[in-house]
This record gives sequence, C-alpha cells and structure tokens, in this order.
Amino acid sequence: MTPVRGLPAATATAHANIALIKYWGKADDDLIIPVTPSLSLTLDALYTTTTVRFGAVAADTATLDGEPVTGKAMARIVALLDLVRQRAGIDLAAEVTSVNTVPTAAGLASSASGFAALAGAAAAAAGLDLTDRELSRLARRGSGSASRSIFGGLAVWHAGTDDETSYAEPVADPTGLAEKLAMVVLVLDAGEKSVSSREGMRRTVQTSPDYRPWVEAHAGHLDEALAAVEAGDLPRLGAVAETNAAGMHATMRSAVPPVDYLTDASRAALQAVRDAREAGLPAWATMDAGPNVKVLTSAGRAVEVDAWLRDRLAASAPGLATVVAYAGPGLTVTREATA
Ligand code: 2P0
Repeated sequence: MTPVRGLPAATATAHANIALIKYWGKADDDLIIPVTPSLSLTLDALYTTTTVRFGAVAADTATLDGEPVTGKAMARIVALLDLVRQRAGIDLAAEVTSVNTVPTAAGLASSASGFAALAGAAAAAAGLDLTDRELSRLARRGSGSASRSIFGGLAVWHAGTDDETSYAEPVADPTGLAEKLAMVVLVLDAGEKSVSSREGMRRTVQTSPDYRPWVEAHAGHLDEALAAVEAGDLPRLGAVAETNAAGMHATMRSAVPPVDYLTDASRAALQAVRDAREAGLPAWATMDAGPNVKVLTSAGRAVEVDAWLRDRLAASAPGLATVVAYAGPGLTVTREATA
C-alpha cells in the first residue's frame, strides 16, 4: 500500500441551522460582523461531513458530493484554509472532501453546515486545538450563519463589534424547549436562488428605507424570543419568529432594486400555515434567502402538521416535497490516528 503523505486527516460533521431571529446585514464585510444578533435552531436531518488533509496535494482542491468546487465557492474555501494555515503556522495545501446529506433534492444546501464542518475539520487537520467559541468565530469568517452551526439545539450569535466578540453560543434553555421543537421544511423550489444572500444583504442595508426600523425592532424580537425560550413557550417563540422573518423580507422588497424571494408558491404556503394555526395546529412560518417556507412546530405534532400542510397544498404545489427535522447536535470532529 502506498503510504499517504501529509499530516493526519480530520473529519467533521456539522448540522444546518434555521434562524428564528434573523441575521440580515453586515457591519463589517471582511470579518463578517453582523448588524444584528440572531437566534437559531440546529436541525438533525440536514448536515455536512467534511474531511481535510494538509500536505498531500500541491494546491488546494475541494469536492462537494464528488464534484470539484471552482470559482467563487472555491475562493471562499481557500480564504478559510488560509486563516487556519496562518494560525497553525503551516504552509501546506489542503485536500477537502465534503458531502452534504440532504434528504430529497431539497435545495437547502447550506453554507452554514458547510463552513462549520470545514472550520472544524481544517482546524483539527492543522493540529489546532480550538474551543467551541474559537471554532464559532472561525466558521463565521466563512459564512455568518455557520457560526451558529458549531452548536446543537438553540444557539445565539452575538453580533459583537470585532472578530473576538462576534461568536455564537448555546442559549440557556431551562425547560429543554429545543428538544420539543421541530421544523417542517416545505421545499417549493429546489433550484439555485436568483440573488445570493450576500448581495441581497448588501443591497438591503444600502438602499432599503425599512432596514433601520427593522434593526430597531430586532432587539425587542430577540429579547422576546429568549424570554419565550426561558419560559418554554412555543406559541410565544413562534409568533415573534414569524414577525421577525416577515419584517426581514419586507426590508428586502423595498430595496432598490427589490429583492423578493417569495414566489406564488411561497405565498400559498404562508397562507396555509396561517390556516393551520386557525385549525388549532402549532405552526409558524419563517423564510430565508429563497422561496422555501420553514414551519416551526412542536416535535410531538410535527408529523400531523406536515400531513395537514401537504394535503392543503396538494392542488397549488403538486410536486411539493417536505422534510421533517428535529433539534440536531453540535459539531463533531475526529482526527486520524498518527502511525
Ligand atoms: C440567517 N440568512 O440568519 C439569515 C436569514 C438568510 C436569511 O444567514 O454572507 O450564508 O456568508 O455571511 O450566512 C444566509 O446568509 O451569509 C443567512 P454570509 P449567510 O440564517
């Protein structure tokens, strides 16, 4: 057998997260310092597993689900690897192999799980021993939402003012609410989004008259959400999550030119969620930088909510796929044993 050259490989798994109180807008584009803090739920069903080995290739390479990564996506990976190399004091190219586990062609391939897994695997492969907080800060440099995917359950990303103070951590959850939550993801369109979140945010911050008012309301939204978690109160958490997300999308729609991720199918799904609530089901909607609708519900009634929504949307969204996800774990990392 040919011996493998290079440093021992490391493999990390990180799960996707969905924000209940959103990050939308950067105070610092290079360091990825957000304008607002955010609160998220990490999901069990959607995750990325990434292996990194330094020193076995001449130049950085990466594959995602077996396909070579190129262009801007590769540049973002190399930028994160550079941060790790700098910190570890090494000058070796990396071989990155990444697999996304997304049930059905969900169109949810997430930069959050991807950059959290890359940060964890690259740091370990470079011989660094980082704390969760340091890993959160490192993942943030790849993609803001990745800072939250270091942690399982409910996590809050403190906006901070610089690299050191902008990190995520688990939320105090005295009633164990995270384990009682679920998300029904309504996959309305699995295609690529038309405007990247990076561009959508930039345009919103620079041109939307509704952006500053949303930021001003945001602090109250986060306080309300944290109080709801403290009290173990899902309806209270759901209500503020829905308000915060609707407000975020309103800021985008008044940007110049407008950023509108909602399709007719999204609007029908949002109406169906309101109807489900009218019918007595626990269901609150949130949306990110795309047309899919994510429905916050209780773990105990998620299957029922999923069935109700699929039935209600059968006529307007005949190809509808759904994913029922529960609270997921934080980052796990394993390092290859040295011979
Ligand atoms: C969030 N989103 O809080 C918000 C809500 C989308 C809408 O974080 O530019 O991929 O890499 O920091 O993290 C998506 O943006 O953006 C996102 P970058 P990211 O989940």
